[in-house]
Amino acid sequence: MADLKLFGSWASSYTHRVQLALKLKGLDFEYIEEDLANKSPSLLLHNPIYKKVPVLLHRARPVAESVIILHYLDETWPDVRPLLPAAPYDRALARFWCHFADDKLGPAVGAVFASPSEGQGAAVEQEVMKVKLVDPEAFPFFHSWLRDFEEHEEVKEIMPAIDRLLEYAGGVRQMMLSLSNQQQ
Ligand SMILES: N[C@@H](CCC(=O)N[C@@H](CS)C(=O)NCC(=O)O)C(=O)O
Repeated sequence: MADLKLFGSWASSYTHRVQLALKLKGLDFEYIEEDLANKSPSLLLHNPIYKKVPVLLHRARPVAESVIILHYLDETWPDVRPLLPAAPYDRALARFWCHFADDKLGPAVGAVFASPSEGQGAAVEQEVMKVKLVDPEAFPFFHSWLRDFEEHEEVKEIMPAIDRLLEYAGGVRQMMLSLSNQQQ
């Protein structure tokens, strides 16, 4: 039995985080792709509260929630490619931006995504999916950090092709719009 198993979804950025951490730390793991429209009994068993991916199993013990999984990996394998900086203040900053991404960025992108306006739909495709969300002039440091991040071999290996993501995102958007039309 593999020591580490990861239940994930190929288009999930929460899953990508954990895949990246595992890869950076050089840990072998078995990857189990979940169909989120038809979740497996194993996923529901291991994450009965949220029923979401990612879930990591370490020696058959489940850990859910991507950020909690990242902390778990870092605390279990602290010496190989630490995910957080050493200094407490720098760690606080990294945790702040991680929280910001989950608390503000994700929901903001989701809200634009679910908007019925055609103009906004086009904006989502252009700005979010073609990764122009971060304006280099307004946010030069964040923009250059993102470009550096994308250049890492480990990141390239994990991130799905943008066209595939775009097609998937378009399908999800259509589904959300038809659900919201049915409710009106
Ligand atoms: N806060 C969670 C979010 C995970 C999440 O939203 N996962 C999505 C895929 S991106 C999911 O499993 N969705 C299935 C559902 O909501 O039923 C984390 O950081 O792990």
